[in-house]
Amino acid sequence: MIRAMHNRAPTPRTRVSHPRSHRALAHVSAVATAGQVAEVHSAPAFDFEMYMRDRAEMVNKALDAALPSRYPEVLVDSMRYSVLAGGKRVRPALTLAACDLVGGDMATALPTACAMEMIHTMSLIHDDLPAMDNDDFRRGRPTNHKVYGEDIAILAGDALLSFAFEHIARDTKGVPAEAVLKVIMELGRAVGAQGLSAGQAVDIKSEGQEVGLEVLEYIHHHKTAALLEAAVVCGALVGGADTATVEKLRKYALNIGLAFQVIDDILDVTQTTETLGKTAAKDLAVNKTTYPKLLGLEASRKVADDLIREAIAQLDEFEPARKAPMVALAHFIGYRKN
Ligand code: GRG
Repeated sequence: MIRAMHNRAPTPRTRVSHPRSHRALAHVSAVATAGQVAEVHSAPAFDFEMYMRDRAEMVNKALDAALPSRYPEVLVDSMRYSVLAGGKRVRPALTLAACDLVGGDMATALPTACAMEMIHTMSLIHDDLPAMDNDDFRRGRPTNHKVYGEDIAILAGDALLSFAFEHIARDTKGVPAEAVLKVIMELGRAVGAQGLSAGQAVDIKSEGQEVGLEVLEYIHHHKTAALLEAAVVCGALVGGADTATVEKLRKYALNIGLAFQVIDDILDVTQTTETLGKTAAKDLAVNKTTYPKLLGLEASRKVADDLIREAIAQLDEFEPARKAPMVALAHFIGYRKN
């Protein structure tokens, strides 16, 4: 269902009050509050904070090593400025967790995990540019173009994007070449004209328009969910998962991916700039269509709950201890505060 939505072009400027995906999910959560949903899905005892600290440390070290300072310093420093600026590292954590879940050696997925973060970071650099969202503040510090100028910020984004693919192709070891090719194909699709670029284009062109839920879902799926999808699917591919498992995990990822952006919309109107590390109330300021704007806060919260529930349901076949990180990551995405 989510897949179908993902591939289909929306009818621009149509108002769809109750898309099929939400209606079909409604029966699941009609009897549960947000708190109850969290309780129903509570993962086995698992120290998520420590898990994420470990993963972030592993990824940060690998990113630092993959991108050493070198000539031309202005470009490489600009890339390092944004990539090493912190961030939650959700996408690389998903790649490593998916590889581990299907029985792969996590170390083999590290270049792919780093590539996810490079691409995510380049999308943030470009998103913050004056021609796009025009933002001054990201990850708790001035945006890339505020420090290095627009010209270098554009080039830093370009260089991070191409280096991500180079890094996977050159530094993935101990994985069949066919799997690496599939990873490159998945990632290429996720960022191109059927992925992030598409979502961003429709987002920009929808500003100031009356946009309905179907178009909004298209934007969120492409702009945000596509990269989370690639993060999970590519981790599973590197880990040697069979096609059926990859497709189950794809559904998990598309659900958490959409939930990620629904929560982002909610946080934009409920959290401070300080907590977010980026400008709060930005969507309101530019009169962007968001889930809270179309549905209200409570109904948006319920959409996110349903998506997280549907994501976790995809993991049914895995043992509780084995799937604990993926369950906890879904919870984190659904109930995060920044
Ligand atoms: C990739 C070729 C290519 C182009 C990019 C600019 C653009 C096209 C797309 C914009 C994509 C975008 C910025 C989507 C928003 C996704 C989102 C909710 C980002 C926030 O992610 P977090 O909360 O941030 O994980 P941290 O800082 O924690 O990593």
